[in-house]
Amino acid sequence: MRFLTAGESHGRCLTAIVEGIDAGTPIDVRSIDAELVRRQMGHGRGGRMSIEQDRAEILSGVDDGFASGSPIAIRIWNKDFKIDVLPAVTRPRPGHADLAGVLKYDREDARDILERASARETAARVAVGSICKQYLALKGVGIASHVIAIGGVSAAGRPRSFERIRETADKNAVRCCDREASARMLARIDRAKRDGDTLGGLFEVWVRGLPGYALEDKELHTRLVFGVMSVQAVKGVEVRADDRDLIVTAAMKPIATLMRPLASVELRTKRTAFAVVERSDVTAVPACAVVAEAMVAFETAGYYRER
Ligand code: EPS
Repeated sequence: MRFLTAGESHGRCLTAIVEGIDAGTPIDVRSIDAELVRRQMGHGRGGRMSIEQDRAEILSGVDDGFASGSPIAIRIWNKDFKIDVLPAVTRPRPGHADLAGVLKYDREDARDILERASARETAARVAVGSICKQYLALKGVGIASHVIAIGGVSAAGRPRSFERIRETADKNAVRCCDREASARMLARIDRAKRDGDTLGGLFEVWVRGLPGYALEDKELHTRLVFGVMSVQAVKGVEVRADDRDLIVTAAMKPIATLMRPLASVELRTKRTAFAVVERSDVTAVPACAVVAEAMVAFETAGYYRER
């Protein structure tokens, strides 16, 4: 199995192509849309999330609600399509892809770099993940996630079961199953917003329904770490299993775009300057957990497919 995404944050649209879904797998576009809605939620998201209402269009590979076995192409339109009129970016944000991209591709303007590096791309991944979840559902495999820490505020314990995560996480504004901790997380996010700062955190993705050998399989563990680590701003991934569920824990760093910017350099003059200020999120940890679910779904589906 493989997938590819294309698209810029403020380009015309995002596109994803996923290959390897068995012919005959039922594919419901409403399930993809429901996952896209989950990705847009969470206290601490920025203004962009009130502009976009992400919806998937299936362009190929699905015939009358069933996968045909050909590559599946999906499109998500950007309402905030304005890439042609956006200003040049010449004061890179420390910690973002701006400077590394400018050096790698020998550019003077980081606009193209950040448009592609933006976590907006994760909408396309979530669409791919939803298709993989629909494939895994046929095998009795389910995936859920919840947040365990934001900005240093941690949940007191872990949810008792997979079912508990399914019942509670999506009803909470930070997707945390500990109500008392989530109230403190909300306050922490509000304070960071007032300070022009951003917050990272920790989350878990649980996989239910894997056979015993898969819970112990080192190859699956390696694939899961690779997939989740590839998500923007994820800096650490751990895999463990209890007697029923496989559990992936991941750490997301604070978003590099700050409203109170750090010292940087003006690339044209080489003088010290403050980094560019772009619209962004205070935290996207709740959304990142949904994106990581998608990557776990893709890697787990691939594991089943290729065994
Ligand atoms: C995002 C869309 C972006 C950001 C965020 C993720 O929208 P815009 O750049 O128009 O505000 O909110 O991207 C970043 C945090 C980043 O550093 O690029 C989304 O759809 O998830």
